[in-house]
Amino acid sequence: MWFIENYDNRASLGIKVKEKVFEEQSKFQLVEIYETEFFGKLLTLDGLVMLSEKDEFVYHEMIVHVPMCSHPNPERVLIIGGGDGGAVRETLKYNSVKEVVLCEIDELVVKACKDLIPSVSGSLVDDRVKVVFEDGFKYLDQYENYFDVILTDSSDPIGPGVELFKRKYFELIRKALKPDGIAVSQSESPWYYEDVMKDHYKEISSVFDITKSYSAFIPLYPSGFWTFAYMSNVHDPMDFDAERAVLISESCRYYNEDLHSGCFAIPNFLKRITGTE
Ligand code: SPD
Repeated sequence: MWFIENYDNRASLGIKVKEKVFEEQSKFQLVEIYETEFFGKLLTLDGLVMLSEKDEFVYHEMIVHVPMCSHPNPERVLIIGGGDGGAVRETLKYNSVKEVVLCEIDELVVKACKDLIPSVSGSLVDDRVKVVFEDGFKYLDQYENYFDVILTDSSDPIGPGVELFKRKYFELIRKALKPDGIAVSQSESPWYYEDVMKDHYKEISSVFDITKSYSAFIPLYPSGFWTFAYMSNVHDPMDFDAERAVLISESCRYYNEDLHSGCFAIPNFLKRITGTE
């Protein structure tokens, strides 16, 4: 039996599965979990891969540690999306962190991951973590000058995730961040989402003075070549805390101090798409 993710009728990815262990339609999307032959558990939303137990560390380490090691003292962190808990797990590695708010629109994602993928969701019960089930867009609006780091660990720009790629959303992020805050949004693959990415980075750079794109290799995401958008009005990620990065990387399998700056070295076609030449 194979799980097939179809990339808009242009290509597809097949993953050999043993069985489907969870399937439920929420108000927002179809949530499914498979037991695979090679990648451990696989979480999909509306038929699109969100994570596998085998390769999730790349995505979660990179969405979290690049901003966290670029901030001088991250204490309050907001994660929009990310109901599987992987980004929370990585964020809690920092002693400076006092509060992590996870704002996930779909309670079913959290429940399914808590029940079936504890290696990823296990940190959601930590005392420093508050989980709220709300629309990230609306939730952000109540904050001003509060968070040090905001991460958008969204699904793809279709379905409930679509608003998280628009200008108004980045304005809300800027308002909710302290003036020297840092935000990172997952920003898709240039091979399959070129037009979405062009708009996404155009909107971000109209709101933040420092807008950069970085990449990581994530085998089960479309093309494997995945990008993240870094934004801040103060902190350039090249001026990161290398000592902290070395310490954190001891508990990491992908992120390290060389990759921190290395991941911002991007090919010309991506520089052109993101307008970061
Ligand atoms: N096409 C895959 C995009 C998924 C990005 N978010 C993944 C959620 C993992 N926490």
